[in-house]
Amino acid sequence: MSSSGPCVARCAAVSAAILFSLLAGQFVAAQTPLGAGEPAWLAYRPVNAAAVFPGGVPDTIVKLGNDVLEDSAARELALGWRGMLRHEPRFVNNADAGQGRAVVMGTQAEIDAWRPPVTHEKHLTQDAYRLYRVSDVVVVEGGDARGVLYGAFALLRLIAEQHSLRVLDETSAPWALVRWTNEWDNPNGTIERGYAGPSIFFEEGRVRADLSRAAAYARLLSSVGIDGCTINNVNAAIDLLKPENVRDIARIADVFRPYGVRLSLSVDMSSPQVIGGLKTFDPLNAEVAAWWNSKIDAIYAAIPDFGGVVIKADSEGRVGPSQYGRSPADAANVVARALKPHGGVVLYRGFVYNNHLDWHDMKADRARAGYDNFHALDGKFDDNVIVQIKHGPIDFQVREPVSPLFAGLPNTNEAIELQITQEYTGQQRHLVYLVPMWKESLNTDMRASAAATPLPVKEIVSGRAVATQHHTAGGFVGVANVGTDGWLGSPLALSNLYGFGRLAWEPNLGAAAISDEWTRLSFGNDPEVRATINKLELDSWHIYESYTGPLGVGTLTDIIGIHFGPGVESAERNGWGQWIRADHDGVGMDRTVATGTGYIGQYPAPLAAEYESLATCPDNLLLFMHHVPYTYRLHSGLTVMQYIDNTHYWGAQAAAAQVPAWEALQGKVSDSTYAEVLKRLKFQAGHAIVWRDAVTEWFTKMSGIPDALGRVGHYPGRIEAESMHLDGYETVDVTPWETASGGKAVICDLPECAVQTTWEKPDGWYDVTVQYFDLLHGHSRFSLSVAGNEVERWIAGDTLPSDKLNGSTSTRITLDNVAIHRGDILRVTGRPDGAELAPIDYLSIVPSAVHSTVIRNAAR
Ligand code: GCW
Repeated sequence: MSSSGPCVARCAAVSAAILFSLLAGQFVAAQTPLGAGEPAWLAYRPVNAAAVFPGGVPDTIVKLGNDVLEDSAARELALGWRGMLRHEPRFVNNADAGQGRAVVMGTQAEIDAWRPPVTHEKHLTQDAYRLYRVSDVVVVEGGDARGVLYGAFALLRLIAEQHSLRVLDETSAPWALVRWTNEWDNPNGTIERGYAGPSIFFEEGRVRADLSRAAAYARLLSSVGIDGCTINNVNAAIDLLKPENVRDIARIADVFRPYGVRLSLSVDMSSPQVIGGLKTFDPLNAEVAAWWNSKIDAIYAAIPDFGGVVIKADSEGRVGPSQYGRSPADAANVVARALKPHGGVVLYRGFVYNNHLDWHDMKADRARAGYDNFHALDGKFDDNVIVQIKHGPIDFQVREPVSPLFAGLPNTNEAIELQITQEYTGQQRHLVYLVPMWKESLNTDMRASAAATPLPVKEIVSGRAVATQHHTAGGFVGVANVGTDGWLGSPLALSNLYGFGRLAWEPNLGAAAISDEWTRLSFGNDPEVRATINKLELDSWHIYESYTGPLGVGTLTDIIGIHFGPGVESAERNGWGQWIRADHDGVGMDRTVATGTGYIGQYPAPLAAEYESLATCPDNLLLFMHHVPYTYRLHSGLTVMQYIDNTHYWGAQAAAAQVPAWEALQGKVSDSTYAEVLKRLKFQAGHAIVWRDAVTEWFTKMSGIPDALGRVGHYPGRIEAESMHLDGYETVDVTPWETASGGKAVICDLPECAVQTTWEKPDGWYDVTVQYFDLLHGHSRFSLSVAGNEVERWIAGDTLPSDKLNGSTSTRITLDNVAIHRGDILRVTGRPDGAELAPIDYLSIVPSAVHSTVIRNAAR
């Protein structure tokens, strides 16, 4: 960028001199106030204005263009000026008035007209922006109007981070053309794999009347450069394509438009038959093609900037072209041809697999499916089709290798699909910052280049990779599934939505840099707050991985239903193909070419060689690629079994340590955020113990190899409920057994029951944990008493995602510093509610870590 002297002379050259009366207040009035947590990282907290603008805060904002996106940029700057700089800016569209300290914003063409002639070295491309100074004037220049808006957000980001803008020179362009979120919302307002309340788009079968949250969401997306949003579940409700619904959906597009977010829809391939009344949905049938043409034309009549469609077909019960012996390319192309004249695209999902695989077939392998189904179709997709590929070959597990399909389609557009919603990674009740995981996928060099130049996945999905000349587009798709409850439920999980957008814009940004940006924008610039939150975020993926899915085993969660708590064997002996193939001798899927499913052979040769050999396969993918004995020694020197034990104990400890780390921020973040995060971290700490015990007990039993450190199966201070004196409670088996201590719990089928025991250890201060089950429905009541004095009463009022006693509903309460004397009776009373029978698993009583002066039952 070259700068060009003071603004004054050039400003005078601009003819129009009409002050426009868009006072900031008018912009802002349009924003309906939302609930707590809603502004997310756009809170615009006060900063040190003098540090940002040492020469004084610009008091005038000159908006050169009249595009609706530039209006949004101006509105945003007004909000930022007022919130962060405590300054009410003056708005003009006359550059003359922009003399002195001003911000001037416009498209490249508008800036050129305002300040001719300035030669920049590089023409700004679509959506790109450039921020720079000309004397006292800060210029926000966009490659187009959307670039102006992105530039305004980038400027506000710099201000929020309190950077000095004395010198400013930043040019930025998006990495890929497609930067979309997918939302798996259903018309009835539910969200598949959504963990933050109901839909912001739909309710009771229709588009919501109040779309203020949809507008606020578009604003958030736009602030990180996301330019598209698919508003409905890929398991698409077919009725949404009916004319009356399309009209309604256009209202959502209307609120997206000011933020440059294009609406798109998931569609079902059988639509021409089911709602079109045709006899077939064969993609090669002329009537079917005509139906798609007219349907897409009708959508564009209602939504002129419609982005395109996402298609899930021949997958998990969805119908598809296979019904007529046609290919995914046939299906994608028929819709793509209807979209082509309008500039729309098809995102055709590569997630096509058979969920009725034969477990007995040692060559069967779900991981192979993407490549097997798509590779032969390379070059057969139209140029406005993009194959949307999940980053791993299975399904968003905590650790997977990248999908070999990325290297298998050199003549096809590709997008990477990442999952922001934490389906398999703790459902926002566990803290998992996913950016480091995504970066590992994006940075994986597929070694597919003949010239031996690296070809990382991020290059492939950029749409401009050297070895993929035929790409015309590429992109990033993030499955976000935001809801009405603070977007993602957990305040800290918002870093994933933010991080997805930032990576889609610039995948070379570091995970730590993104975390720090997000933290500063969301919580301010206090160094202690930043350090604490960044550390929590950056450590979180490994912590979660360590107690849920060691050595690339995939996941050990209950894969049949809700994908939350442990359920080791649920992976086995069914058609879903998430097998871990654990037996008494060993564990892991043999995916080698030599003896296994041959999956590894789908990678380009150098990468395949690395995975095929035990000598070079990384430990963290070992069980994904190989079946090995429990006694096999890792590169680290530990045996597989000992690693499994150690990592689970380490993980549970690390999860527990997150709680005091966060507690140090009390008073430094808002009270509501503090409390919400604390609640979740405490839950996670307890749930990590449920995971730890389930997985280590299961593998100990399966392998017959005891923990060398003697931890597994020996729990100091633990008293099984079923071993206590039961007053009305009855003992039941829990399924799967590993999700309850000793495989059993007690339940109460009377109005009230109790378990009790007499304390026979020394007098002292103890931390008392009651491990119980809190089902989705029901609010059982509990109380704990010591020697007849009630220490605590509580309600099992959480909404853990199951109505069964298992690893998803096992939870705990811990009471610190309880005084207990030898001979005291400890009694837990339970009162059931509906089908929730006040279930208890165990008590744990251990000497207090810290003897507080506040003693819970000292009064007695
Ligand atoms: O991860 C799995 C989910 C399904 C989802 C599917 C998909 C929308 O468990 O709920 O369906 O992937 O990505 O299509």
